[in-house]
Amino acid sequence: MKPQFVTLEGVEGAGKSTQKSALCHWLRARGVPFIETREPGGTPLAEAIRGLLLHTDEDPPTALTELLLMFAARAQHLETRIQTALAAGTWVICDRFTDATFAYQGGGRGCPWAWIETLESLVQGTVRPDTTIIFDVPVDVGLSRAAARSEADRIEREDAVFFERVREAYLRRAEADPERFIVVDGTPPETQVTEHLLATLATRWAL
Ligand code: T5A
Repeated sequence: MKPQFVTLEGVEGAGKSTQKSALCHWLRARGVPFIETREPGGTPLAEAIRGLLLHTDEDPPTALTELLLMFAARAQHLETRIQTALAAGTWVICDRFTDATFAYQGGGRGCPWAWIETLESLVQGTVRPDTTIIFDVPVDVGLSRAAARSEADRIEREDAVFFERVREAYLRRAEADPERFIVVDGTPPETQVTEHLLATLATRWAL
C-alpha cells in the first residue's frame, strides 16, 4: 500500500485529538512509519499563521482574509512537510485539512465553495487525503467538551448556529465522497469510539 495521507475532522470538541493519539499508538504498534501533524500549523511559519488566525482579537481577519491565511499556512505545510513525508514513504496523520476550510470558511462563514475549490487546486494540485475521518457529535456536546478543556479561541467563540452550519457542511462533503470519508459517531465514551474506529481502519487497510 502507498503511504496514506489521513485527515481527522469534526466540530470543536468532537474528539479528533483524542482519537488521533489512539490511531498513532495503533500504527506504531504495527510498525507503520508516520508523522503526526495539524492544521492550521505543522511548520514554524504555519504555526505562526495559526496564532494570527486563532488569537487576533484586536483586528480580526475578514472571512476572505481568514480563508487566504488558511491556505497560506497549508501551502507551506503541504510543500515542506506533508509531501516530503509521503515521498519518503511515511504516512501523514493530520488533525484537520481542507475539509475544515469547506466546513468553517464555506459552511460557517459563507465563502463560496467555488473560491475554496479554486484555492484547493492552486495550493494542492491533485493532492487529496486518502482517508478522512469525521468525528460527528451534536454541536452542544462538542462545545461543552471544548469549553471544559480550555478557554475558547477566536473561532470557538462563534455561536451554535455557526457550528451547526459547519457540521452540516462536513456531513454534506462526506455524503458526496463515501470512498474517502468515514463518519464515526463521536458521542460514545472515548474507548468505544476508539474501538469502532480501529476496527473500521483495520479492515480498510488490512492492518
Ligand atoms: N479551522 C481549521 C478552520 O476554520 N479552517 C481550516 O481550514 C482549519 C484547518 C483550530 C481551529 O481552526 C479552525 C477550526 C478550529 O476552530 P483545532 O486545533 O483542531 O482547530 O481545534 P479544535 O477543534 O478546537 O480542537 P479540539 O481539541 O477542541 O477538538 P478535538 O480535537 O476534536 O477534541 P479533543 O480530542 O481535544 O477532546 C476535547 C475534550 O473532550 C474530551 C477530551 O478528553 C477533551 O477534554 N473527549 C471526550 N469526552 C467524552 N467522550 C468522548 N468520546 C470524548 N472524546 C474527547
